[in-house]
Amino acid sequence: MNRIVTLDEFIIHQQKDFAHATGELTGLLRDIGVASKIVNREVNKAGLVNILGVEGSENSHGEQVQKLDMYAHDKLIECLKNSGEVCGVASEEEEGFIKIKSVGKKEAKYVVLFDPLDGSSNIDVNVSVGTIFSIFRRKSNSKKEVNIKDFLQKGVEQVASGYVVYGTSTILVYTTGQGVNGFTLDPSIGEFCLSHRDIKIPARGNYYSVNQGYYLKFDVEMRRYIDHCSDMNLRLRYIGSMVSDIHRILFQGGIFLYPNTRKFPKGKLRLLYECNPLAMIVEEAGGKAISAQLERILEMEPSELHQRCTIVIGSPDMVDELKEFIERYKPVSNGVHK
Ligand code: AMP
Ligand code: P6P
Repeated sequence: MNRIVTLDEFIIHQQKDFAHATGELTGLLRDIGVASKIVNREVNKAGLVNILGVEGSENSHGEQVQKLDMYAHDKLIECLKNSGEVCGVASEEEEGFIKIKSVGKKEAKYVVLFDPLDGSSNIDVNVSVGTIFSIFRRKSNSKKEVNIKDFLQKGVEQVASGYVVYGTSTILVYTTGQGVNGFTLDPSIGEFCLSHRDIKIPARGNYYSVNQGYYLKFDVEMRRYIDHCSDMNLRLRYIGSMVSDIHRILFQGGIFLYPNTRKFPKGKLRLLYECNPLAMIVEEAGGKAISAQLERILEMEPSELHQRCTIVIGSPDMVDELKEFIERYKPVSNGVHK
């Protein structure tokens, strides 16, 4: 029987590999773990909202019932503000970034971007949702206020990234570039416990994940690849919550694609707090993540906080295969295929 290793213990142990570490990142990662447990508590009650009062009404404590993604947003902001390790935060739920006053004299050196509750439309039908986070070192002078350039960094600059899936169990998966590890929440002790050490994505899998409903709106090269997946008898799995789809692919292999459509000509998913953090995890686990225009996600130069991008992410052999389809079938400028 392996002994229990809690998330806190694991994070603290990882710090030992960095002789000059001050413990700031350790503190920040632990605070994100705490925030995830608080969000988990409310997500698991979501089904009871109709008993406790629908959103916008007052619950039995006379408190305003709020949308769960706003609740998750508020709790994450609260935890990060109190951590003292963060000088700025950006959230899918907030148009601009939020400056965080330093606690005492210390100038915090990290910025955090997050999607507080990805796939939140699934909550009302009890389908899994998730939180995604991305951590950068600030680039601006710590004596000055944090600015937008501290957030608009390439994915390769991430210090850490991770996600929490609130599903049949609640699992936190994160990386700091030294491997990918998963921690399952044990409600009996209120701790995330190491359950998936050093996760490696299979080279290929039997699943492909795409919103088939947009098939006719995809470019021809994407439709050719989707037809190929069907010809290869791969199984279509699409939850409508990117975190959950990527989580499955991380463990069972497969490929997730959200190409450009007429409605989203640049793609729907957000570069900074969906694609970058998940791309860091998948690449660290041995997978690949590119745009439908064949750029490496982690090398993409952000220009705005809520920038969208296309994405193809998952098992390395399957991403390489799709890259070949794109190169072979994408109409060239004079309209003639290669
Ligand atoms: P710190 O002084 O705590 O901000 O840490 C400095 C750098 O050391 C971080 O930006 C990481 O690259 C690395 N580091 C520190 N603590 C940890 C940890 N617990 N896990 C992984 N990397 C860490
Ligand atoms: P569609 C959820 O809204 C989300 O941002 C991702 O989590 C998910 O993969 C995608 O959008 C679903 O989008 O257009 O297929 O409903």
